[in-house]
This record gives sequence, structure tokens and C-alpha cells, in this order.
Amino acid sequence: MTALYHPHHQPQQGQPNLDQHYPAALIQSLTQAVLQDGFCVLRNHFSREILQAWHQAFTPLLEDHIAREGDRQNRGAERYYVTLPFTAPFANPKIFEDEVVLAIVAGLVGEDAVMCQLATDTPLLGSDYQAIHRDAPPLFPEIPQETPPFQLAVNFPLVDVTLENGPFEVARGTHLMTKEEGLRRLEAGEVQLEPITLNLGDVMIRDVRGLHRGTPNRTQTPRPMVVIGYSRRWLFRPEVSIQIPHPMLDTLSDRARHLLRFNPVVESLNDQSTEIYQSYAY
Ligand SMILES: O=C(O)CCC(=O)C(=O)O
Repeated sequence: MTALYHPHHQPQQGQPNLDQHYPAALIQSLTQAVLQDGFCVLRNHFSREILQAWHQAFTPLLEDHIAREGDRQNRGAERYYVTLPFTAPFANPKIFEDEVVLAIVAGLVGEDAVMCQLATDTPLLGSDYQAIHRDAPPLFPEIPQETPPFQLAVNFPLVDVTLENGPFEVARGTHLMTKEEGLRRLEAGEVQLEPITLNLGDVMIRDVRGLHRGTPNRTQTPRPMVVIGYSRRWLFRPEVSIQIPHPMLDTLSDRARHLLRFNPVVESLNDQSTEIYQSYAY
């Protein structure tokens, strides 16, 4: 069973997600779901107003990205990876410091986890099925056993995700085995790819080793999915980073500074090269 977070535990829209709304047992069961299934979904968790503002700010970034790098197509036809600038509206602690998400993250990749990625994946009309993949190589490719989690993706869409506009598909439990074994089980019909439909406000937390793929967006409307990466403190992923503009530093809480501590601080975002995350599938 995917652990679902049910609305009767839900804080009012616009209210902070305080711990008392999320009993420790619920956080524990969501954490356990990620350990067992490779993912969990928190329904109706983030403020839709905040995400609507993100969507508005994202649209010109996508257009600009396509104009500059549209011919790269390294994630497949009509599918784009766009880094989000760590400025308003995206540098919002109500999202990246969400108490519940951080509690689950801490239970999976440690209290001293780091935030290493803030970006989006967006299929458009004309996109296709991706090859089934993971987002990270195994820590120890020499042995056929998997390890406890070390890299998480916190995903949430900027539009409702339906079966028509390119739902992410994932095979439950495949983070616990080698990629070859996961592919064998898929081939044998022992596990299936499941499409994850999400409403604006829903959040998926996943172990990036779960075998998954993007699917075609058959609508005219782009389907942006945000990815915030949280890792164990010792994991270095040179392909991703978050450039922190110096003026933002004063606005960050101690916890945010700690989460972001291994990211580069830059004078301004204007003259910096952006993240190039080319090789994404393992
Ligand atoms: O956006 C999606 O649905 C999945 C994209 C993905 O897995 C990737 O590009 O690595």
C-alpha cells in the first residue's frame, strides 16, 4: 500500500504544517512506506496558492529554457529539465523547510541531510516514454545488494497530473534490488509500473533508485513537476547544485543554512552558468 496522507489530518490551507497535525506515528508510517515501497504520497499537503505563484513564475523560465537549450532534448523529445533560481517565489521555506517533509527526509537520509537540487521536469505535447531508469547509480556496484537510502527526490507538480498529461510511473519496491533484477521482475510481470496521478498540492517523496520513467504528455499544457533533492551529508552529486545568491543568506533560517550548507554562494544569479544536469538515467 502506498501510504497516503489523508485530509482529515490536514492543516488548513495557508496554515503552517505544525507537528501536532502529524502524529509521530503517521510520519513513521510514511517513512516506512518509502523504505518498503520506494515512495509515499502526501495528499493536499502544500498550499495551492504558493504553487500557483510558482507556476506563474515558472512559465517564462520554461519558455526561455526552450529558446536557449530546446535542441538538447537529452531527456527525450519535448521533455525539459529546468533549474529553478533560489529566489522568490521558489526559495520559500514553507516548501523546502516543510516540517513533515523534513521529518520524513531525516528518517530516511539522516538528521544532517543536505538539500542539493531545486529543479523541474516538464514533458510537453510530443514527449514520449522514457527508458526505465534510476536517478542515481548504486553506491557499491560491485555487490548485488542495495543499501539504505542515500538520495531522495521530493516531487510535486505545478498542475494536476492526470493519466493524459504524462504521469510519472514507478515500480514499487525496485529500489531494494539491482537495476537488472528490477528490470527482470518487470519483464516477468512480477512487478508493474504504476502511474502516479497527483493533484496540485500533493507531494511524493521517493527513493531515486526506484525504477521509473516519464510518460507522454498528450495534452497541449506543459506538466511541470518540481524536484527537490535531499541527500545524505556525505553524498556528492556534481551534476546538481543550488546557487545561493549572497543577498538570500540573511533571509535564511539556521536550519535552512544548514540544509544548504554545501551549495555555492554567488554574488548574483545573473552572470553564473546554470546547472547542467545531462546524465540523469542510471
Ligand atoms: O517527469 C517525469 O515524469 C519523470 C522524469 C524523469 O524521470 C527524468 O527525466 O529523469
